[in-house]
Amino acid sequence: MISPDYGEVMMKMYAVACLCAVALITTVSANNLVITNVSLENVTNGAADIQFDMSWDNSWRTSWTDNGGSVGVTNWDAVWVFAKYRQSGGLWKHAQLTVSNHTATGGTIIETSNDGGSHLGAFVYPAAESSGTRTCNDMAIKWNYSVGGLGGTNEVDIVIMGIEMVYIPEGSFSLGSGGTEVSRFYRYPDTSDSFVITNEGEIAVGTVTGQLYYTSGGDFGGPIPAAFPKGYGAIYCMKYEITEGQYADFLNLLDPGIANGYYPNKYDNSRHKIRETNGVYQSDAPDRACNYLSGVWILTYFDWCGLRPMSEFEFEKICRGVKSPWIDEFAWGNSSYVELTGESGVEGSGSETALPTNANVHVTTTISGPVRTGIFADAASSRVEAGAGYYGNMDLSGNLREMAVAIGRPEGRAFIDEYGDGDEYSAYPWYTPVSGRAYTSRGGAWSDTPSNIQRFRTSDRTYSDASVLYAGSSSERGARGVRTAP
Ligand SMILES: [Ca+2]
Ligand SMILES: [Ca+2]
Repeated sequence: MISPDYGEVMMKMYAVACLCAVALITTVSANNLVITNVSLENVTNGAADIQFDMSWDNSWRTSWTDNGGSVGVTNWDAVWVFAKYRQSGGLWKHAQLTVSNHTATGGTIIETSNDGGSHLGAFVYPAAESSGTRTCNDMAIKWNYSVGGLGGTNEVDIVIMGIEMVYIPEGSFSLGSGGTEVSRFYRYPDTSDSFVITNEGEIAVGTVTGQLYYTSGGDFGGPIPAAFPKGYGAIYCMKYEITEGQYADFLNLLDPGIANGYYPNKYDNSRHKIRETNGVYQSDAPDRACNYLSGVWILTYFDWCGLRPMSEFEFEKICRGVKSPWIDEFAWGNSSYVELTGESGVEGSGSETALPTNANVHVTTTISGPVRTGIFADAASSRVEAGAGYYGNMDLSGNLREMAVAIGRPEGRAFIDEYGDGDEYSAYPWYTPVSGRAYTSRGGAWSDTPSNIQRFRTSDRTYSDASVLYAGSSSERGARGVRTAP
């Protein structure tokens, strides 16, 4: 069911091109998701093909049934592809795509996002059931360059980027495992009953039999409006936590005048390895999960790449899937774990592996900081061995805490399914609640040590009502973005 992989989670590829003719191409290294040979083709009538080759390992699309055969599930992995461009060394801007006329190869579908009339990117995913390395030569996404006021003779630099995602299909799921988790959700009045979400409609919170309730934390207010993303509808979720390589790419494409304001500047603190030299940001461990991210920086990252934070309901869906809960379960679906005690191989290389070899979670006192994303998975891992969520997302329990929109305060309940617009200079509408109580964290972190292993459980809400959790940066906080499926 799960076809995990590991390694590079975002790849960038630069092309310097005249809209009327390809001028120069350079390649940036990567070890898993690889994008090469970027060129501009078919420049005509305000649109152009951004053509490229893309490949990645351990791609899958598969179907199965669960809960005694009563629920059918189809899911797949995907790459969220988007492009940035600049003129004459100016600021990088987001490339708007056309809704169609892309060129899918290698057995894939290219599906454009819908952003209120504009299109920030596209999901590339397998068209049919399959697994293994996917090779897509001469792919193209159609760039609507007239949106940026460009003409066909302007010279531009182009960078195309990909982020590995997992498709989380529409479906009912349970909140709360019925276990002993702090502040857990349950179906009133029995704290050992899960609350089942069966649609995206408004959810009442309260003490009427059958209503959603929780054991502590928050104001117990409601309802949860229909517009709040509940996890029932289909979404894509980043397969991994944001990595240092991804965050460094982001810093390098910001206005150099403001980039320093988003720079953690924590080199060698708690294994953080992003450094800055003459305005260029580089990670010495690009596949490592990126810590020291504040809430505003995370949201700016999402603004820049066209994603949004997940809700805490979505977090439980992504971990648990459609399965009936296992009491006190972790993201991999049971309540057992094997903690990481060391690493084998070259640290920061992206190919280091976990010790012991059957470890499936980073909660430890021996490695004081995050490890590379997906470290517990290889092509042969089961879900439990990989420490993966139901659909194949990695490190949901452990490594870094996962930023999520909380439902325990009005600021969080007001959240709606709204994305960044690709323009980090215009404010993302959900910045303000960072200083309030809109955001929580889920899944525990390396720093919790086994004495706080309860924080790693899928339904644990220890930080459900933290007032300033994401106001500053911390060595244990990270995030991953999601997006409602087109
Ligand atoms: Ca995590
Ligand atoms: Ca914006």
